[in-house]
Amino acid sequence: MPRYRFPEPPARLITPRALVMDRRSVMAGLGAAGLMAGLPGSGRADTLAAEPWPGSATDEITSHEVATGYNNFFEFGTAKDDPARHAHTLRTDPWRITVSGHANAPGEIGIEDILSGFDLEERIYRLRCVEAWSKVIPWIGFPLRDLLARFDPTSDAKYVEFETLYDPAQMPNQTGDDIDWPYREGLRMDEAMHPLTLLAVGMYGEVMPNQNGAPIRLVVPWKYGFKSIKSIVGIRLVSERPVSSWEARAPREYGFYANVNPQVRHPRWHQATERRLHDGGRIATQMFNGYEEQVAHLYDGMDLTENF
Ligand SMILES: Nc1nc2c(c(=O)[nH]1)N[C@H]1C(S)=C(S)[C@@H](COP(=O)(O)O)O[C@H]1N2
Ligand SMILES: [Mo]
Repeated sequence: MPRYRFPEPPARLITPRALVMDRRSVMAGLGAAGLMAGLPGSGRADTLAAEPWPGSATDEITSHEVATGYNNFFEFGTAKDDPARHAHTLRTDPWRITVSGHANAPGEIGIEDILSGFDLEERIYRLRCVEAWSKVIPWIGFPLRDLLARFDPTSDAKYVEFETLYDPAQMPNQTGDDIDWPYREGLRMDEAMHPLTLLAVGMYGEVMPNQNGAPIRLVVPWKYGFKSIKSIVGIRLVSERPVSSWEARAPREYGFYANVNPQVRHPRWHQATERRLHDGGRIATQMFNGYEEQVAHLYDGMDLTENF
């Protein structure tokens, strides 16, 4: 069987040991029954703000308020404040993810097994998310590859396709046609196996707020925000390149790769700068959102203007 091997993420991408005490108390809560009820707000942004993220030593952690109040989650409406207002109808317990397709051991896993089985105490990542705006979030999560390994992908698995829950009773805007529901995303296998491609189950020391994609979502820090699919229930290992929901909706605007690239224009706006949400300042967008050193090799020999 092919075995995927990647180096561990550089230590500077992971929260230092000093925060382990905080993590312990959080994770004790995560493991308990009723884990999705949420934990007492522990607003740790201030403790975390001193740590640099790669590509800049100065950018600050976005406030918890902004990170949970300015969201895209079209299942609950298309305005930035809709998710915070409406996502309370999402039920995240019980929750299961089905992993199917080209795997030797396809099957399901429950969120409780994910929370207890993936070494979360060691895994807080402070990463940037960028679109026309940017946020810096302290995620709790683990590399997607750790989950995929349990299902033993075969060599026919060339891409990974992800699917969000479809249930208009919980996600009211799924009765509309903003997206060809359920929301879908995809990654090439090597992108999916990269150690910075995370499944996040929490942020700011808390379980994932509904509006941010509870109970489990993707975080792909070198790609535009829309690649980071929320509230995942299905993962398929496929041999053909999947079509993401945004690509299906507007193929000229939203390519499959969607790498952060200030040199490639979106047809309706430039992508050279971003509005930093923590202070409203406009800053230059960096190639691969500042993670060039970690990910540029994935695209060696590719024309990123064609594969936008
Ligand atoms: N299921 C689902 N996932 C989604 C979206 C969505 O509408 N539905 N929006 C995407 C977009 S466009 C962005 S920018 C990010 C926003 O994540 P955030 O709200 O945590 O910042 O989630 C992505 N994941
Ligand atoms: Mo987005």
